Amino acid sequence: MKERLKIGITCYPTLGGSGVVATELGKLLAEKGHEVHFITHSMPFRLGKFDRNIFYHEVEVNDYYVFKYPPYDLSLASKLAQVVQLEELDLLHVHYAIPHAVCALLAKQMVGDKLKVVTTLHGTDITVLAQDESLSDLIRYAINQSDAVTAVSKDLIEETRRLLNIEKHIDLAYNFVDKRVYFPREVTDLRKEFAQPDEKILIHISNFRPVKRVTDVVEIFHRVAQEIPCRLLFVGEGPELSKVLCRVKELGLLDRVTFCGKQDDVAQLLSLSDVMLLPSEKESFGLVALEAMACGVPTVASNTGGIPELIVHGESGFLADIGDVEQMAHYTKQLLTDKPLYEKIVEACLYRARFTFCNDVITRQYEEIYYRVLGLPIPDELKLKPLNC
Ligand code: GMT
Repeated sequence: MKERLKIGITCYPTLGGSGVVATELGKLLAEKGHEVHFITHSMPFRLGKFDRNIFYHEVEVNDYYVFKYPPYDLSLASKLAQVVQLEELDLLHVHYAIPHAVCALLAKQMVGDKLKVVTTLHGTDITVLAQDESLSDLIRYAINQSDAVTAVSKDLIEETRRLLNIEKHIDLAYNFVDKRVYFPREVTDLRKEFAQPDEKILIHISNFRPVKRVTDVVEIFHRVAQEIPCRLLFVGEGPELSKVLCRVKELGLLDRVTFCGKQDDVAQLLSLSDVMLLPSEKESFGLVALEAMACGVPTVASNTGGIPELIVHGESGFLADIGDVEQMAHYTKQLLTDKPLYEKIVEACLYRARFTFCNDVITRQYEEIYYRVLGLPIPDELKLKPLNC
């Protein structure tokens, strides 16, 4: 019986939660003995050091002068087909429908039907791109032709069905955190860099796109800071950064807000924080809130997309309507002033991150999907091994 699979993974390697999930999954699969080949335009940023069973194949895009737009999609499809044949891969697991699923299907046509394609939908590939009429038919095609499709929340499955009128079965595979990386840690010295002992710390981490509504974070902080001594950390950068900076200045909050820029080790910054703010317009899952939960930090978020599947309102965080900064500020103040409530919610966050969204559970779900599409029996080891959460 074949137990060790040869898996190709394609993702956007340098930005966003989809790249993080794809890379972390690849690393975990490699640790479990599978052979994992990343086929991407640059080295996934969480990959770094050499790992056993992990290989990296760079997609080089031809920029010949007749091309107005360098054909990344065609170069990727061609590279996928080459690597599949050279390395005798069993399947391609592609993250984000456009263009990755389409490229993988083209590669499949080039090498033959034996190759299986698993596509993971992450959010904006559906909630934004599937609404664009120039792309929606292509996305529907990619989903229908994939051998298996997964989505990161029930809400995203429903959105996919609704927006694209799709009946195909879509497997649910939530985002996960590696419990060895995301856990509450002792950061007393580092905390002193950002706040006085009597001050609380709020944190927001994102790519500062309009969908994140980062100026709402400033509005919430402004309301909280009027009553409670506190500081705000912004981690990440993106198109809304200058707007956010302007609003911080306008409200005279510059000396209470730190812009940390892009950071690799967010587990440390999360561990020194008290509350995470995530007032997004749309969020198919909200990986960053899960990372916060795993570090023992509750999130106040908007009640949208897949967030309520992660955060149970009043139990493992708080949810309010999109844009309701008053209510979000109210919940934040409640968390910062009611110690028994805060401790109860932190405990629930840690439990939920560790048992419902832990790496062992979700990696195993993906493996089961791989064996299923390949028509192979699920190894006993996978079925019987007790969960190590
Ligand atoms: O949040 C982003 O803008 C990045 C985006 C991505 O594609 O990398 O994140 C999406 O995928 C993550 C991993 O599955 C989810 O946790 C995020 O909720 C989702 N973002 C949105 O739906 C806006």
